[in-house]
Amino acid sequence: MTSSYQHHATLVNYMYQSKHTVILTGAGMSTESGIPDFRSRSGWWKDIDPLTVATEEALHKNYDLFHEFYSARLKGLGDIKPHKGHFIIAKWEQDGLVQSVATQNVDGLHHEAGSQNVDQLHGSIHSFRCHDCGMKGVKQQFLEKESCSNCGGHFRPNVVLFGEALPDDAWDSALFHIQKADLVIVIGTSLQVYPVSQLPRMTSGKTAFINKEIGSEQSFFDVTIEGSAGEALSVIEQLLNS
Ligand code: BV8
Repeated sequence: MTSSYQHHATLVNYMYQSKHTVILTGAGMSTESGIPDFRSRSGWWKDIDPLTVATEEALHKNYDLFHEFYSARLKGLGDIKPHKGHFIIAKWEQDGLVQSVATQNVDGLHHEAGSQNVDQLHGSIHSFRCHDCGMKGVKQQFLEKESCSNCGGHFRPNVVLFGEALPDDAWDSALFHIQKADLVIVIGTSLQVYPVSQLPRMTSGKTAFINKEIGSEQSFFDVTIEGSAGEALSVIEQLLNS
């Protein structure tokens, strides 16, 4: 094994020793499927201030802009499929090496790859409700800007906007698993968004960080792997099988 895989090997050892492993993912987990992340140079928010689109205030005061942003996101998901990294995580769950996945991603790719125990901390872009009365809606009603038949309100995707609380069930479940974890593997997130940014600090287990760019976080984690999620997870999978 070359020395460049030493960190991967360390993580493999942690995985063997851990009885309860949690994976925490962010937008970098999905870029290899073709979905832009948020804060990178080519991310969604390179030209748009998130506080002008991804907030309740935008939904009320500038529904057209809110609608344009989330319609573009939805249309961009058209042919998107999970990549090898998503499938490896799902296989690890089946093999008993991973107990749960907590994700900030709203794209549903972990489920699509076969992961069962997934906490979607920022909701899902694939389900819809009326923002005013909560009545369930469907994608077509949102895309066509239909008004709610119950109250006349606007439809929106079930994502968590800035200033909104995270869904209790997803948060409680993620926290339960993180507090029980012997190992938390954080993948493809800038850890800039509260409260998910705090989760890696809420475990007494080992912590690992896989990301394209590793900055000052390095000192916090027990092991860091700088590189793409798909590549790093493939190398780890090979080491687990060797
Ligand atoms: C809350 C909507 C309690 C869903 C998103 C000041 C003003 C206003 C609010 C605040 C404030 N200060 C603090 C806050 C709280 C706020 C917050 O944290 N703001 C920050 C930004 C300052 N948080 C909230 O409001 C949260 N709620 O606190 O509730 C409350 C309630 C009421 C009143 C008071 C308090 C709600 C947060 C939800 C935000 N919703 N978007 C959507 O449209 O998808 S945020 C958005 O960021 C996405 O949801 C995304 O999931 C999330 C996190 O981003 P990341 O996943 O980390 O993505 P990012 O692009 O940043 O990083 C990707 C990384 O991957 C990069 O490092 C890149 O290098 C790497 N990468 C890329 N490709 C790869 C890779 N790595 C490996 N492999 C690759 N291939």
